[in-house]
Amino acid sequence: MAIVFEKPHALTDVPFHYCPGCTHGIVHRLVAEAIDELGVEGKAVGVASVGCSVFSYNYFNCDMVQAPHGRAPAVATGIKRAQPDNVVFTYQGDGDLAAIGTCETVHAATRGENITVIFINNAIYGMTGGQMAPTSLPGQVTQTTPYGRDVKIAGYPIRMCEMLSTLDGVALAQRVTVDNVKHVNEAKKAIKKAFENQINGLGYSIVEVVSTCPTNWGMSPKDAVDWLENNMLPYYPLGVYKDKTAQNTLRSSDGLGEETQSNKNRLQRGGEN
Ligand SMILES: Cc1ncc(C[n+]2csc(CCOP(=O)(O)OP(=O)(O)O)c2C)c(N)n1
Ligand code: SF4
Ligand SMILES: [Mg+2]
Repeated sequence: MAIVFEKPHALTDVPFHYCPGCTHGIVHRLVAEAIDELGVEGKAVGVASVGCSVFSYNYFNCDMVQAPHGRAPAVATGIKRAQPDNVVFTYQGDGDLAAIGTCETVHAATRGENITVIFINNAIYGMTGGQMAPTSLPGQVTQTTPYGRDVKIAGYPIRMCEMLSTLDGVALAQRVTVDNVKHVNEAKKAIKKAFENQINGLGYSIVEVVSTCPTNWGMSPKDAVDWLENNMLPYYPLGVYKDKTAQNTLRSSDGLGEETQSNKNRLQRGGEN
């Protein structure tokens, strides 16, 4: 019988520990599909971080290193510089990449380290039971902000793709999501491109995936997807913020749909929400 669907080879047989409705699992699959399709499994080295995806070292069928507390880009830098033929990626959440690891992220990006970064923005530190993250939305209730994020006290969320797109070392900064089939397909293309950029020596490529955390958002998986669409996407517009391979490099709208158009409109309005 013809095989029409199977698990990517770059995933092990270990069952995921993620909660029902968590998008970490979908993104793992997309990363593994990209590794399979590019034929780089023997050269791929992943760097797991801290957060719910810490066990990703059990799930990817390639060499894996764990570098907790935001140090993944520094460790990935060392691996890539020592063994430039390897295809090196980090897999990091927002607490890891944009809070405790902001420094490593910004400096790896501005140095143009030739690595691929998969960034899961679920607006929360999931692993530790729902702390506020630098991406938690204004008013969003978390375990450490029971009255909702008050921007007068906690400041505003960080939009990482927008910020990193200003750095010359960045080859690709793209924000995607996986809430429906169309978006999953776009996310897959972006992730594959982030790996292709590395193979072509173009520098730091980051794909931010706007993600769900139904457990710490206190919602069913279905309600979490609705909440993502109604709250996360307006604040974190999907789109290509930088693409060195495109004609119109800065904040190009190449290849994306209406979200990018609304993002363009937002930028033209001066970036208000
Ligand atoms: C203030 C603070 N510094 C460091 C830590 C250690 N720590 C535990 S989990 C984590 C990151 C987890 O969040 P995230 O990267 O968003 O992954 P998620 O769990 O959402 O998948 C960090 C930095 C902590 N919990 N709180
Ligand atoms: S706590 Fe949130 S991020 Fe962690 S596995 Fe569960 S749904 Fe996913
Ligand atoms: Mg998180």
